[in-house]
Amino acid sequence: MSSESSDESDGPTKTICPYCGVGCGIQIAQDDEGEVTFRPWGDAPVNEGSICIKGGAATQSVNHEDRLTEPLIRDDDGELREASWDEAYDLIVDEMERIHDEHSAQGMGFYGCSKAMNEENYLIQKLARRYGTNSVDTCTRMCHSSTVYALRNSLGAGAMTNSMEDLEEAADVFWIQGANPGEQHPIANSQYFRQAVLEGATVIQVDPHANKTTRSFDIDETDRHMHLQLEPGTDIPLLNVVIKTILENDWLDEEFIAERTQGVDDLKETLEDFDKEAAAEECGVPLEDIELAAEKYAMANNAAIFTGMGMSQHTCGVDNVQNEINLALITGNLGRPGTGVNPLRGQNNVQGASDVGAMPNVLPGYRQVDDPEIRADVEEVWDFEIPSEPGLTNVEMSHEIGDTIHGLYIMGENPVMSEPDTNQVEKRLEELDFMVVQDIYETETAEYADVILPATSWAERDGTVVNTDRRTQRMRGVDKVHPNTKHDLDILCDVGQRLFDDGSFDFEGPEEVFEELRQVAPIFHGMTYDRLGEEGIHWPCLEPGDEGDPYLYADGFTTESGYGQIEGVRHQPPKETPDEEYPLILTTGRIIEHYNTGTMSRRSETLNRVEPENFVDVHPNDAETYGVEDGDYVTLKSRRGEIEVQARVTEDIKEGTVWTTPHFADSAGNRLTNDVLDERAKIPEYKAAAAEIEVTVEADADSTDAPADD
Ligand SMILES: Nc1nc2c(c(=O)[nH]1)N[C@H]1C(S)=C(S)[C@@H](COP(=O)(O)OP(=O)(O)OC[C@H]3O[C@@H](n4cnc5c(=O)[nH]c(N)nc54)[C@H](O)[C@@H]3O)O[C@H]1N2
Ligand SMILES: Nc1nc2c(c(=O)[nH]1)N[C@H]1C(S)=C(S)[C@@H](COP(=O)(O)OP(=O)(O)OC[C@H]3O[C@@H](n4cnc5c(=O)[nH]c(N)nc54)[C@H](O)[C@@H]3O)O[C@H]1N2
Ligand code: SF4
Ligand SMILES: [Mo]
Repeated sequence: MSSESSDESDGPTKTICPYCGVGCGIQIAQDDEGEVTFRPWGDAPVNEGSICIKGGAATQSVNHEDRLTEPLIRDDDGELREASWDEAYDLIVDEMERIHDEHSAQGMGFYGCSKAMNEENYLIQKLARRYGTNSVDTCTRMCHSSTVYALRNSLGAGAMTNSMEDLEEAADVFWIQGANPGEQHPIANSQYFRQAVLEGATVIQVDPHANKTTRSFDIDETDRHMHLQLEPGTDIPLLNVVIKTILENDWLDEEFIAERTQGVDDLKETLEDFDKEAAAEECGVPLEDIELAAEKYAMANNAAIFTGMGMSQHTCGVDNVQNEINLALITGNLGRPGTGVNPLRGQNNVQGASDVGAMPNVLPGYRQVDDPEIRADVEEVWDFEIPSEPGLTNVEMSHEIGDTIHGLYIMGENPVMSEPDTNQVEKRLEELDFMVVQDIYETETAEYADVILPATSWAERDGTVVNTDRRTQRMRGVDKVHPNTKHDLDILCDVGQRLFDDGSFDFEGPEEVFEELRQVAPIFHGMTYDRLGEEGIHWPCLEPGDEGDPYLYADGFTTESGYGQIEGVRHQPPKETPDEEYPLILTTGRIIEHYNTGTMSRRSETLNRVEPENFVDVHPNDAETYGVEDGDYVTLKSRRGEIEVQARVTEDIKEGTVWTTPHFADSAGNRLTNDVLDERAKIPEYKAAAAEIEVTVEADADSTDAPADD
């Protein structure tokens, strides 16, 4: 078994950027020393040669000296030592068998990786299920799980309803709520949305923070850009003002509502006594601005909603997105080019990792694991019994350490940095019996691992990934940079073969895995590696002749009823709101030079040069109240922990709110965040907690450098 990379021609190799879900095509080349370099790919399907700062710098982290090069095992004295692959595999098999014997299969949990290929995520979910548990999940849980829940429930599929291309061509209004594509999906923003605005489209942005998205639409003083700077966690009241304004003015698409939806009466009833003025005040946005935005959206021929972490990462995340769906359904903005409710997906393959079943409740292709008929169907291909009970999500696995969960197999996730309430995550990981971390670097999470397996990076292997608009594309790799690393796919096959020895992990390489995926996941059934070629294909691609759908629901919704579901929702404040002790609202996010927990971006010279340390944005009025000057170092505190960061005094942030990032290990934003979950989607409330700030080192003190480490 092997999945050697296939640099077929002598020229550079065409692949896909490893960072965000836009899925830009890039090329890579390798010199005699093994160093990998970036080359543009001029006619790449998504980006036609454009790339953002991260894409251009992507190979820097591949060549970095911190790469893991050998398997590591933690000895009894707690120190890591180099080991052979056989030794590492033997330990993994022994420990996984012991946990199975002592605690049943439910004692293990598996984390997939949204930076790894479809084939690899397919294999890790198969490994979990062959072991006997559905407890397998990926970062989609911390990201768009609430969006996916609402979209699947009310429209049918948990993905973007439209594609970037048709949005650029057809949309007149872009409604961007809780998303910052100017920084997080830069090429989608510059190539598609900004282009549409230059040609006359209008943008309405709903965000407590002004950012590069805001600035990218300030084009020639056009009045076609509104920024509604709301208080974090008040998205439901804001959208209820919008919806009530549309109801009052009869700007509804009655025909669409009658023919294609259910539940409009429930929405009307919910908003009957709704007080628009009080709600606008709660949001901190003038009522007339929200009303004007409502009019612009309702009057558009085609209006498209974009939704991001500002909506999904709340305990009311599902309801936040449901309200966006309500808005689109009552105005008939679905099922046509240039419309829809569109989550811009996060990591380069977070969409694919979910599509191939690395989730605790669904098998590949979003087929319910608790449905006996579906299980029987898949069992015919897999030839083993699939556990029937849905498993735990990743944050639930983390919570269950010491109770249900005794071992974790983590392929490419960094929960010490990415899960909420880091201090508690660290305590729990200490209690774990056994943990495997399979990564390209020794991450903060790997400090708690018993075995660390060195994986090859994105640049060194082949496979497929799915971008934000469901385009499935091939990645192609150059040769391994470090000879004793292994592809994730090969590692999972090795572990699976050693654990079960029944042929269920006997694959020649990624294409053979993809062929099995096609058999069990109808949305991929019509695709082959050959057909994907260089252009890729959007799923659903049910039969070999299908071209894939650039937008969904032209003829009907794929919910159980066949109708789009409208459902009125009411304001639910964040679980923690400001009080005397913690008077500010803390929200967290990212900027263009940062990437998630920083394992790759902190190792990129280009990215690290621009934004090398964490910061907190503070409004000038709050700065005055708390005696903070621009550039001061402050202690940012919540009920769970504190970090020291540099303050930036700026009107970019809504008064009363402070804004920081989860990107740096020495001042990790997640030491502060609140570990409470949306009940249905289990996503943490990363976007609202109560906080306070206190100056520790003044900017005009002797040194303006960061305080010394102690
Ligand atoms: N450069 C870069 N690009 C990335 C990533 C990265 O780390 N760096 N990560 C990738 C991943 S995994 C993801 S999921 C995506 C995320 O991409 P986005 O969805 O854009 O994520 P964020 O920047 O976390 O949050 C979006 C916006 O929500 C706002 N916000 C905060 N609280 C609220 C609120 O209560 N209501 C509203 N309406 N808005 C609020 C924030 O100010 C922020 O501007 O980006 C992907 N792309
Ligand atoms: N406070 C706060 N916290 C957040 C968020 C927020 O907005 N605010 N956002 C949340 C969101 S949206 C997300 S998606 C999560 C992200 O959470 P994580 O997924 O935990 O974060 P990443 O930094 O993307 O970690 C990816 C890991 O994969 C490794 N890796 C990269 N390539 C490969 C590969 O090819 N193979 C293997 N085996 N490993 C590889 C990287 O080194 C890294 O350790 O964070 C969440 N946490
Ligand atoms: S927009 Fe996303 S996919 Fe494209 S180059 Fe930038 S990080 Fe990579
Ligand atoms: Mo994400």
